[in-house]
Amino acid sequence: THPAASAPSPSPISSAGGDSHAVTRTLHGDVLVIAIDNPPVNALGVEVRRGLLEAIEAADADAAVAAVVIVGVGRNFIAGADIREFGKPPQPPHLPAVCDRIEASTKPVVAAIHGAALGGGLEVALAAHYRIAAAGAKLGLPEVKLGLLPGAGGTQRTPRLIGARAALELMLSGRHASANEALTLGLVDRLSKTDDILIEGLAYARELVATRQGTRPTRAANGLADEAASRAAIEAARKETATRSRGLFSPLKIVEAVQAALERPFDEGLALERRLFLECLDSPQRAGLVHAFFAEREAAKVPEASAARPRPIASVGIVGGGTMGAGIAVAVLDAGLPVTLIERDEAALGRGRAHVERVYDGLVAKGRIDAKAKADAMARLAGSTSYEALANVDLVIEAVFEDMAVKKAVFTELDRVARPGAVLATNTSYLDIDEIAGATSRPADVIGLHFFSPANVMKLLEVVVPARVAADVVATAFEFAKRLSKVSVRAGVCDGFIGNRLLAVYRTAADYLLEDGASPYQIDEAMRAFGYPMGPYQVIDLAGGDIGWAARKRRAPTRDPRLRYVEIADRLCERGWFGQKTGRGFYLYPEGARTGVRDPEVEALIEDERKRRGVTPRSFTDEEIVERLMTAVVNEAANIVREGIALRPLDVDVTLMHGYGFPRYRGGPMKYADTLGLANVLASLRRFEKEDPLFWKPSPLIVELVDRGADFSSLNTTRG
Ligand code: 3H9
Repeated sequence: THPAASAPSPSPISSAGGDSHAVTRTLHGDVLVIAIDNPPVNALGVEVRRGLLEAIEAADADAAVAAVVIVGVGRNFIAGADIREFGKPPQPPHLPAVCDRIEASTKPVVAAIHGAALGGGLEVALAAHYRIAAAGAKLGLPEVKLGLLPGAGGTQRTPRLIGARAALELMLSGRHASANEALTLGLVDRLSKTDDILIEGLAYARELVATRQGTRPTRAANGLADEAASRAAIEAARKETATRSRGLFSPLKIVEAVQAALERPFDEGLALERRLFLECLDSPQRAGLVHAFFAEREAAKVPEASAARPRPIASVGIVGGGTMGAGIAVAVLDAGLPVTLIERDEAALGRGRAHVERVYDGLVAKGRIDAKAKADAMARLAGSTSYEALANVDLVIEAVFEDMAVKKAVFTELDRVARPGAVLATNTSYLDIDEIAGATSRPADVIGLHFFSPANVMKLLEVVVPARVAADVVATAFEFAKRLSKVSVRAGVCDGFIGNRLLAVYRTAADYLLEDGASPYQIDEAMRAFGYPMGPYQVIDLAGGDIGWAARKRRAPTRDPRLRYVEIADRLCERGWFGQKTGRGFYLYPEGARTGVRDPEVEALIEDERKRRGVTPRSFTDEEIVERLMTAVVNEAANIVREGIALRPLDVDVTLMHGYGFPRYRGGPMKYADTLGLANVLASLRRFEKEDPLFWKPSPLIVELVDRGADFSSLNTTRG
């Protein structure tokens, strides 16, 4: 509901002149309500900042006003600074000044919070003198996720209000706190008893006036009084940040700003915060993270989703209870939907159920959910060994063995039992979905839903769109993804779709380096330094070398014989060195250790392969390693966009960030390429092309964009 709409008989303030559209002022008796009305989320754009400043000044000057309530119209209080303004010249009034003015008000100011009070939104609330929050409110300082720090007094006021430890934890994690937690922390003073936050805020303000409680500037709060504890918290945060946020720019600046809060007068701390904020604002990491923020939202805007209405999904069937099927079942159960799991016999069904149960046991053990939540989820899970049990479900997701004949057999059965209009989805990661759809009499209902393992954890869902699928089935898939809290990307049909096709190229480029002289350990280290959580060979060891081996054998008959093929990984697999699960792969894992150590036998084996192939090893710098791997990925990604497999470059970015560990602060490979300059990427390609014209052939899309002086971002228009 519209909080301001339920206000008791509003009357315009006498000196209201200059009321902006985004900020309205209404006098309720002697309490002035300042309502922020800037859809969709009340971001603090220049108009809101101006309106807020004018309103607070007017209130101060108006003898008829005894107290002020700031409230948000719509679903949120204020979601923070307007992210779309970043990177453009900042326009006054700046938010820090607006917050200071609120705090300096001579009349008590109450922030009445419902929905999101995030970033600059929470900073506005912290500048107010009193805070009341509705039950469902979400409060947080998520700036770190955008490569920023709270830049409107948040780094100075938050620790003064709730102490250094809690403030640092909020700012470094960027997480949202519930209203209850905010009360416990001291971030808010009280909780609203009803859903009508405006009425409650007004009551609070009237109570303050009646009991003659004046202003209460947060800058004077004493949360940092225990100096030793504050100092310890700051040192602990600095240490943890150095390891946990490796490579990130803004977290250390947050710690620095909080240290200033402890050691310096408030205004000096504010000045330092402003300087650090502007440094963060200028950083390429901020640009990458803001790109990521919008790309995730844009990716779900696909032509089918705006052209067609999704079909309702109230029940889901899953065929196959292996690791993938069980993970998908958990993801669906977590969204509150009932699941029917199908396996070929009772034993397999029992294992599938146990799989699902184990995932929930893990969540209970970690304290993420309680026993009741587990029981509720498990109660939504049914199982059967007969396809007939799927007769009434709205959506079936097939997650059986990755083999065309097996998949086709499943879809023939689904075609037989499913009700007309049911959506039939396959979780294949590379097979031709058009062919799978051809096994049914209803190809318009068949789509790909490519989950990533573990499916209940990984955010990415590739929605793979075969030629004959109906638009409303595509729309249904995107709606379903939203219900599962997934980040969804539209992909076309090809071997590996977007993600795995790029993974293959990434690994091939790494293998070339390996054979040409780099060690797997150097390659992994270089890619970690670039920002990946793991290097390519660590990932192979983790997933199991046998998986890639099977795929290589499968592709062998169709492989282009002119393409260079490196056999090092095959040599390892022939020895049964499949990675962590066998105790050795590219690394040695002594006694089940999870982090591997370098293996001299692997190095000797690589050396033998080089000799056998007549390669004279050369050395590569870490920068060259990154350059080659990233250039290969960007080039193939350009082909993927050109072929329409990805709608836009941003779809590639989202896929690699959420499914493959590409460092978010670089905004994905396409954003990274734009940052480098596409002409530089093309120059690298031309250089490598001389070594291997087939693998390094520049994508015509890159050539064309460079010719036009354009870059990938020019293709990132919304397709919704
Ligand atoms: C900051 O505050 C800096 C200050 O410390 C210092 C300043 C000096 N700006 O997510 P949704 C758009 S940094 C502009 O789908 P939900 C979004 O793009 C900021 N636009 O909805 C989308 O647009 P479209 C700190 C924004 O209900 C639409 O709103 N704040 C902003 O799932 C709906 O968004 C944050 O980082 C924004 N700030 O979730 C909070 N926020 O319809 C970021 C959203 O055209 N926002 N949009 O695609 C969020 O976390 C979520 O949007 C929120 C709502 C939880 C609020």
